[in-house]
Amino acid sequence: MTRNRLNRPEGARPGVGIIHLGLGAFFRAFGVPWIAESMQASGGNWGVVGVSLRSPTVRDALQPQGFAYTTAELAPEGENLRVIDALQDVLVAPEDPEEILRRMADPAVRLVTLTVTEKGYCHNPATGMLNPDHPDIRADLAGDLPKSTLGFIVRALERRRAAGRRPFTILSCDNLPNNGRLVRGVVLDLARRIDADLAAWIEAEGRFPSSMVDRIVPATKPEDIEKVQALAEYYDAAPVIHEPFRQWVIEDDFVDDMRPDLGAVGVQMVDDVTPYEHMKLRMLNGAHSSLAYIGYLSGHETIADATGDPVLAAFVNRLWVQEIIPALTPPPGVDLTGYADQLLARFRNPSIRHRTWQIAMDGSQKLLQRILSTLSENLDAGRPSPGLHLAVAAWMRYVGGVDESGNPIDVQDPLAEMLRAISDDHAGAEVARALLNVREIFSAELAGQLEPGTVAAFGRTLSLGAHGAAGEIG
Ligand code: CS2
Repeated sequence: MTRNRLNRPEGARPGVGIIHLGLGAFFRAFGVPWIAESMQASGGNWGVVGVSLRSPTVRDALQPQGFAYTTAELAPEGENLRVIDALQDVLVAPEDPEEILRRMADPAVRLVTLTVTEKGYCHNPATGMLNPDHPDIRADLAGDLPKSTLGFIVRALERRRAAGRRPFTILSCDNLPNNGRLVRGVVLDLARRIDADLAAWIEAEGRFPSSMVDRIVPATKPEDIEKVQALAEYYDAAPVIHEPFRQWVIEDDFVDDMRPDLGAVGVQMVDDVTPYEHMKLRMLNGAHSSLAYIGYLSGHETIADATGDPVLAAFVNRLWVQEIIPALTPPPGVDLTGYADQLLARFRNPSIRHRTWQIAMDGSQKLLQRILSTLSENLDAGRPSPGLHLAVAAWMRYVGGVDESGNPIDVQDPLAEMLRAISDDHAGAEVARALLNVREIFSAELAGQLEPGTVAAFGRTLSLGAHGAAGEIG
């Protein structure tokens, strides 16, 4: 059946107040709808312009629809579709960096939000410091038109300062602990390399609130587009699929207090995000990554399939109760055991086909905050952590690039080549020892601490397979 293409609903448009860098499915299913709700509740000109940092795909799909799109909430009980129209435009960074800087320097823009993934911060994951050898940072230092996220932020702030304007607030919405402090550190470092006075101005006047974001949003697959087409009365080339759950906790620290009224629509505006970040990164993302590597090696395509496997369900439950929760300080009023039960139900949502392969991406950038911090604290406290050691070992098997049946794995990671070469150059448990020497991920101290448990766990994956090793623990 031919259907009309979705088009932007008629009506007044809010002015643009936000530039979002890194427009992927997550922010379209999470931040944009939430910002739209805040404008419905309290008004304000907080329309969003999205920036794709690499490819034109999303812009090309959304432009014919006036940048409106469908969010499809998929619950076990059924679907709920909405059309979102708070996105005003999408720009593609490599096509016209000048235009992006112009928009970011506009005085009406008071907020720059980021979902650029862990690797988008051009930092060294083990230290949290800027990596000055990153090719995009080198390019940013060599010319005026930026390539990296940090380059866009610094050059736009430079223009605002030169024009006597106030800076915008920078709100990171990536899954990194202390994401505000991290982005502040790398922005200031880059700014200092460009202009010390500019850096001092950003340090004094800029604001970088930390935030915790949570909603499971798998990448949109062709079958999702078909599903939305079957449910809706129109064709949408770029819908987004998500679970019902959402949580956004933001440190309430904005330049001149200029921000959408998110607190009016259920976003938690707090003084300290840390306990929420730790809970979410270690319990949700830590379990996600563990299930991604062990699940992938066990032949499970999705997280729902992996948690439908009784052995892996028992494994992840043990991981939460015995290894992760004991190392956490719960946020005010939160029962972490109840949170774990809720996570298992979310993971089991059969309508959300979140691929283990997708979550397995970029493990070198994710392991520290998701798994290694808990593991290190447990070792300090003398708390046994066989499950977390196994998760690290499964990651080591995964980045070797060959699954347990001898089939190739398409490993997506900025360090993929190096990790593969290390695996190929060693045999047996020596692979684990050699990978612990990758200093971008494991500091020397951490590697020493992990070695006995991780090497032993790696050995068990070799003799029993990842699934067998998980069964021994769970
Ligand atoms: C996932 C996250 O892809 C991943 O690494 O763990 O995207 C996860 O789905 C979200 O953080 C949930 O809020």
